[in-house]
Amino acid sequence: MALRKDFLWGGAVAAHQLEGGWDEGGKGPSVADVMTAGANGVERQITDGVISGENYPNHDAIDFYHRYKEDVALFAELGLKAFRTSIAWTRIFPNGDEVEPNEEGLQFYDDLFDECLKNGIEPVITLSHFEMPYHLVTEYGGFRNRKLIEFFTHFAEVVMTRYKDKVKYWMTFNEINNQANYLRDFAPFTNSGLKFPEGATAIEREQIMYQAAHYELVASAKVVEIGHKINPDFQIGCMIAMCPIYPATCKPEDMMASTVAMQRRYWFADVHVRGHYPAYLKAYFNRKGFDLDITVEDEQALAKGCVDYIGFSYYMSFAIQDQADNDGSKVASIMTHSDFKKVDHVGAPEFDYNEDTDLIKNEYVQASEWGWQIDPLGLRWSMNWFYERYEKPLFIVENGFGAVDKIEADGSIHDPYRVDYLKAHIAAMIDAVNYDGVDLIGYTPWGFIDLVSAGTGEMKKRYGFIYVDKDNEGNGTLNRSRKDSFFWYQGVIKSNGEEI
Ligand code: BGP
Repeated sequence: MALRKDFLWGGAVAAHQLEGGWDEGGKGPSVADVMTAGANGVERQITDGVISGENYPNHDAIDFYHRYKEDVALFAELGLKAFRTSIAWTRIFPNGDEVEPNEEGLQFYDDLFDECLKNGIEPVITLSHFEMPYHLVTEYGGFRNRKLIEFFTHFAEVVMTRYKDKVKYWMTFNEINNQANYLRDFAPFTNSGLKFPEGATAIEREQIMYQAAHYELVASAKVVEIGHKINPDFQIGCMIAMCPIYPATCKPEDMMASTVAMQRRYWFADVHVRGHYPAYLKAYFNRKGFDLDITVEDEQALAKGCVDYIGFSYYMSFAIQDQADNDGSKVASIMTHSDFKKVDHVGAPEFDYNEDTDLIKNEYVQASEWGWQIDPLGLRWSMNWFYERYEKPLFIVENGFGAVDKIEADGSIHDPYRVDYLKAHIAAMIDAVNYDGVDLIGYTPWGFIDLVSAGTGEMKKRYGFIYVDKDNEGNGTLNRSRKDSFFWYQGVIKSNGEEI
C-alpha cells in the first residue's frame, strides 16, 4: 500500500477564524462574532457582541475576506491540492431562519472557489464550524430546538446546489463530539449554540446536550441524503475530534474506564457511520432516565443518511485512570454493579466520565505550551481504531502544533518545532497506510496560515506555515510571510510524502 496518487495534501481553516469582514456583504453575527478574546488564562466570554472597548478577534481575523486572492496565490505556491474551509452560515443566511439566501454571500464563495480551482486547489467544505447565526441562539436556543434541523438543512441545500460543480468533499458539523463534555454554556465549540437554563443541574445539562446532539445528527443525516440527490458524486463526511483515551495502566478497571470514556466521546461516529444508536448508549440513556425526543422518522433519517467517509482532527492523546481508587467520594469512571444499585437504576447524580477531572497526565509524552500532549503514534492508533471499526475511507482534516513564533531581524521565522511535530505525525500517518492498510483520502494540517485560535481567541498561538503580522491586541500590518516550515511542506507535497 502507498498513499493514493491523488492524495489530497492540503491545509485547513474555518471561515470565522480567518475571514474577518464580520458585518460586510450582508453578513449577520455568528456565535463566534460575539466572543471576546480571552488570552492569558482568561476564558473567552460570550457577550451580546457590542461591549465597547472589548476585543472581538473574529471581527477582523486575518482579513481573508478582502485578501483571499493574494492568499490563494500563496497557497498555490505552497503546492496545496486541497483547501479546507467552512462556509459562514451567516454570510448566506444572516439570521439563520430566512427563506431567501443573501446573494452577496453566495457570490463571495463562488469567487473564492473559482480562485482556488483556477489555481488547481480543490475546496473541501465544512458546513458548520463553530459559527451558528447568533440569532438562532437567542431566538431558538440553538440546537435545543428541533426547528434548527429545518434551518440547517435549508442552508446546506442552498449551498450544495449552488456549488455542486465546484465542491466534491463536504463535512457537516466540525468536531461534533466535542460537546460530549462541555456541560456549561459554550456555544462555539459545539456548533449547537447551547445556552443552558439558569440553574440547570449537571444531569439536566447532560440531557440537553444529548438532545441537541441528536437533532444535529438528524440534520447531518438529512444533509447527506439531500446532498447525494443534488450530486451523486458528492462525498459527504462527518468530522470527529479524535483524542484517543488510553488506560493509565493495565489494571482492568483502567482498561474499562478507557472503554467507557471512548464510548462517551465517540458514540457520535457510530451514529454518523452506522445510522443508529449503539447499544451501550441506549443502555446509558436508560440508566440515566433520559427522556429524549427521538422519533421513528428520526431513526429512519439516521439510517438513510450514513456518511461516505470519516473526517477527523488529531492533535493529542489523553489517558484515564479509574477514579474509584483516588477519591472514594466520587462516582467511578465506570459503572460497576454497585454503582448501578446505588443510583437505583436512574438519575446518577454525576456525569460518570468527566474530561475535566478524570484524565491524567501521560508521563510518556511531552506537551505543548498549552498542555496538548504530543503523541504521533496516537495518530496511527486512531486511524486503526476508525478503520477497523467502520471500514470507511478516512480524511485527516486537522493536525498541527500551536506555538509562539519569533521573527528574526531579517524577517525570517525558524520553526523547527512545528516541522518536528508534523514530520512525526505524517510518518505515523504513512505507516498506517503502508503497514496497516488504512484507506486515507488526504491530510490538511490545521491553520496552515496563522489565524485566530478558537480556544483562546489569541493570535500568538500559531499553527501556520504562513506568518500573519497581527498580535493578540489586534495590532499589526496583516502582512503575510513564509516561515521555514512553508518550504518544508512544499517539499512534502511535491514528493507525495516520499520526502518528509
Ligand atoms: C479544533 C478546531 C479548530 C481549531 C483547532 C485548534 O478544535 O476545529 O477550529 O481552532 O482545534 O484549536 P485552538 O485554536 O484552540 O488552538
